[in-house]
Amino acid sequence: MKRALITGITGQDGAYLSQLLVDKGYEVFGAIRRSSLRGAEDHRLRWLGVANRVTLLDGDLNDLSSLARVVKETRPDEIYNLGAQSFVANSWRQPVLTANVTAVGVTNLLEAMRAERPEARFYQASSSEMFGLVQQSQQNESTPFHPRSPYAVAKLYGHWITVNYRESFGLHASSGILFNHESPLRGVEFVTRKVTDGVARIKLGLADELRLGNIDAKRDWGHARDHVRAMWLMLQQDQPDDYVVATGRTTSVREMCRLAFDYVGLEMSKHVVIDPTLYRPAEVDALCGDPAKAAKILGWKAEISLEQMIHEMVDADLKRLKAHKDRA
Ligand code: NDP
Ligand code: GDR
Repeated sequence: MKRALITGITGQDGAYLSQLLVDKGYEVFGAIRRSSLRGAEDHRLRWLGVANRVTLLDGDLNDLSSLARVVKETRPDEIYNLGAQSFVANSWRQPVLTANVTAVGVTNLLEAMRAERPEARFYQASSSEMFGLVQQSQQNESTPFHPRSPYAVAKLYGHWITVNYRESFGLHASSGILFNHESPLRGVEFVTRKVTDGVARIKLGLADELRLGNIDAKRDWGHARDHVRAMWLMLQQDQPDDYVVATGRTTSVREMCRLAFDYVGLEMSKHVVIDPTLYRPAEVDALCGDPAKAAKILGWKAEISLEQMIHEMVDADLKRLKAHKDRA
């Protein structure tokens, strides 16, 4: 039985990746940071029905000794580094924390692996945000980076330290440059989930308006279930490498939002309010990934469309809010 260790197991991708690995017969361990709300941190794992099929251990990305202990105890064949301060807007308000967790945290985990389990395979959750002020209309593995937020700068460090440990120490370390991916388990602060939750609230009469920032921004949105499959495929290759993972289609926040309102028969213009306080100090205007390398080498392709995903998310939010309303 293969063993996998996941940081960020309590997040969106951690939950979907756990489900994928458990279904493949892996023994799955998750390193989690301490919370005063013990018992609540596994809600996403519970939603997917895998909470009691994974083992959670104390391991904070800021604390090398805890990571070394977890790696030593679990002896993983594969290590997935998904933990991060992942909310771009927050990274201007907490730039140092973002650097500590999202950048230096990667080195902590690589050091733990190098010391305790150098034969393991390592996955780093890199991001399309690294392209930032884009240098090509469609971004691939050789497009130059130009990060536009403290988060993206931290991710760029995480990306290069992964490449550097591969080149310096011969580790099987791969970096997946993933474009936005969403699901009903997406945090409600991110725009797709904010929209589907907002639309569901308006539909149920719990709210009347939805406040958004820059709705002209464009993203290449895929489904987390598809994207975590690419992470696993990268670690099954004989050679470690870096891959762009994307759908190849870009859509504006405005159009994505319209899809959600249309789905429940509401008119977007009657409810969306533009709130300039939600604009970012520097914006990433448009992202569109070229997944040709992942298709060719990993045999990967996105299977779930943006429309299917937004409908799934609206349905899940309607169900969640109705259940909450009924309990009240
Ligand atoms: P989430 O924000 O849903 O999850 C982040 C996870 O990191 C949570 O489990 C969180 O734990 C954990 N974490 C935060 N700080 C620490 C710490 N100090 N030590 C250990 N764990 C910590 O992110 P996603 O699941 O969406 O994304 C997974 C990874 O992929 C992230 O690194 C993200 O930056 C990256 N990424 C995501 C993309 C996307 O579109 N979703 C695209 C490209 C990259 P807790 O529950 O305690 O908060
Ligand atoms: P992003 O995702 O910054 O791309 O990072 P987010 O959903 O936060 O923003 C996408 C775009 O929508 C615009 N926007 C708003 N965003 C939020 N959150 N809230 C709003 O009200 C709003 N209105 C407009 C933003 O300005 C932006 O242009 C995500 C994260 O998961 C990162 O961790 C990951 O690395 C990247 O995707 C790829």
